[in-house]
Amino acid sequence: MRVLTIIPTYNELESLPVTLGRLRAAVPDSDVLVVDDNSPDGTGKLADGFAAEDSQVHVLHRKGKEGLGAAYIAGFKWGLAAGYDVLVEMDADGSHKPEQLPLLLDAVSEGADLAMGSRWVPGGSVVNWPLYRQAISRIGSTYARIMLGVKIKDVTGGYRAFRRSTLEALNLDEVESVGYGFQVDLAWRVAKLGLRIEERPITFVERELGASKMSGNIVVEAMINVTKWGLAARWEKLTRKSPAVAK
Ligand SMILES: Nc1nc2c(ncn2[C@@H]2O[C@H](COP(=O)(O)OP(=O)(O)OP(=O)(O)O)[C@@H](O)[C@H]2O)c(=O)[nH]1
Ligand SMILES: [Mg+2]
Repeated sequence: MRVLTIIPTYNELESLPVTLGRLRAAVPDSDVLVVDDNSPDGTGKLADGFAAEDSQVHVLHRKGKEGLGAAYIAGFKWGLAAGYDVLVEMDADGSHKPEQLPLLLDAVSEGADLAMGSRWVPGGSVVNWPLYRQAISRIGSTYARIMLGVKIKDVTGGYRAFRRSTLEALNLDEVESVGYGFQVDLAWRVAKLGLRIEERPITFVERELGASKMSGNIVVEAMINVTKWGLAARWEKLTRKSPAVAK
């Protein structure tokens, strides 16, 4: 399996070298694509330096900050065009331990179409998150699980390995959600296709360096979208079944 780990970056000057070093050491077979949105702090240039010294590291430069979702879509397209078999999502800030990547890759080898790192399955955990943040994440995931009727326990998580065929089956240009909503949107699209989704327990570590790019608005947007998608799916089911019911 040719694996590409995609790391989106926006002002991750401090974190990127640490994460990249750990990833190259933990999973030396995986190539890496840093997708930088022209970070004002020079993360893109720093990534170029790594790429110059390591032929397995690549950098995709984008014009400006367009959000995590757009960066991943661009990264997926790059990786599909380059012929990779598995495409991984990983944050730059150390929250997704590179040492746990083999858990996700094993799940894909064993047949999963999408392997998701999960904080909320037995064995999963979060480090350095205040209780309120754990509560928001758990409640958000539970709401999405019920609303969408999916079995995924940690639907907002962003540590994932996609089989190539899974991304090929999605219409990537249709995905417009941002932030947490983007992760839910992708998982929901994969679930609707009836593909095999597997969760694996991970230890999620809150970032120690640099600043967060997430905001409360993104959480609210994700909740609104989940509600819309869930209602739309119910409506579709109802209208599809009604002729049979009428008989
Ligand atoms: N290319 C690109 N990357 C982004 C953008 N926004 C966020 N990222 C990256 O996406 C990853 C996740 O962003 P974070 O700010 O860590 O979001 P978070 O993990 O929800 O928030 P924290 O818990 O505070 O870390 C990091 O690697 C960011 O650098 C963006 O607009 N463009
Ligand atoms: Mg983070």
